[in-house]
Order: sequence, then C-alpha cells, then structure tokens
Amino acid sequence: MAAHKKTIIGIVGEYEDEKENYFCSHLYARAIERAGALPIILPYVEAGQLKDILDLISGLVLSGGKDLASETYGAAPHPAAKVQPARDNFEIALTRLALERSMPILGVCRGMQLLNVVAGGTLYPHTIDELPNGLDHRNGRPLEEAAHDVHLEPNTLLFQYNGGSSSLRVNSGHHQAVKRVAPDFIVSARANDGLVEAIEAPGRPFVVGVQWHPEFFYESEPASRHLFHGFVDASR
Ligand SMILES: [Mn+2]
Repeated sequence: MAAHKKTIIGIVGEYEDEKENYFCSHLYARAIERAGALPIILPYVEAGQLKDILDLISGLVLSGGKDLASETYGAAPHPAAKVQPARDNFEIALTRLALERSMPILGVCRGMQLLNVVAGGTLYPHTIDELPNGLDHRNGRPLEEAAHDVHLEPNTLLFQYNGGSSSLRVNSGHHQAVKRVAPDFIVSARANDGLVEAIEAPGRPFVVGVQWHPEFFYESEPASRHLFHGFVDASR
C-alpha cells in the first residue's frame, strides 16, 4: 500500500474536430508537474462518468481555448466567436460538479470565463464592440511576451502570490471578458482600462480565474509560479 498517493490534477484541454484529437499545451502539464502534482488531460466523457472523473482528481485546471458559446450566458451569438460545443457541454457540467464538491479550480483565460459563467456571471462576447475605448486585449503579441499591466487587489490570493505588490505585467490574447462577476466571487485584478483580469471565490479553498496565461511564465516570474504552487498545495 502506498503511503502517499500523488496529487492528481485534471486538465480540460481543447478538441480538434478535423483530427478528432484532444489536446492541451504542455506548459500547463509542466507547470503542474513542477508544482509537485501529477497532471492528466481529461477526455470529454459522458455525463454519467463525471463523478468518476472527479473521484480520480484532487484539483481541476480549466485551460484556455476557443470561445464559450454566448448562449451559455444568455447573449446572442457573435460573428467573431469560434466555439466548441462539445467542450462547453463537458466542461460546464464538470465544473458545476467540482464547485459543488468545493474542489480547487484554476481557470485560465477561457477557463476563467467559464468558471464565472458556471457560477452565475456573464461575459462580454466581444470587448471591442462593447468597450470601444478599452484596450484591444487580443493584443497580437505572442503569449511569451507581457502585454499590459494589471492592478491586483489587496487581500486576494493573487496579491499574496505577487509578494504583496499590486503591480503585475501579464500577457493577453482574448476578445471576450468577464462582464458581471458571479455571486460569491470577487475581482482580484483589473487592467488599466478597468477590465476584469482575475477573479477568486474567497469562501472556497482555491477557486481562482486569471484572464492571462500564467503557464508561459512559470519559470521566469514568481507570481505565476506561486499561483501554480498555491493551487497544487490547496489540492493535496
Ligand atoms: Mn488582457
């Protein structure tokens, strides 16, 4: 009998219709592994098996990817949206159950948006339309490069992971964003244009969403590293 069972973290990745492949950036898996847990990529199993998936894992990563369908938060479909309904169906149901279990969850980019919607919030389907005076958060630079500043709120996990500093530079590659923050969540970071860049649920062990991609900065930037370690520690 093993004295210590390794902490297993499930990652929801993307689905590629053409090749019928599940896939996910190795950067998520590597960051989870470096933070001391065993990452596994989750296939989109049928509803009857969601509980079994959650029995297997101790924490859930909702990775970046295509747009969440606007119907899931009561908005009209946007022509600029690229959606993946198979992923939405699986991931929404899985996240709902994970929240019921108070499982630690890290949502990245699309994953943060999905977390907010499942918990009862809404999104901007295309920030360029609704916030014409805001930044263009699609940015265009590769995600390896920081794109804009965010302001972290004191008394949040992210502020703590950033060494008690409110200033952080992040990458950006999104045209959707959190509009109405879900009940029970607080905003933990905003961009200079006011856009919500991170949320967390203070009443839960670790439920955090970030609009940027911290997996690109695991090696180079302490706040990103501490975020993954905080998540894995909460999942043990
Ligand atoms: Mn941004």
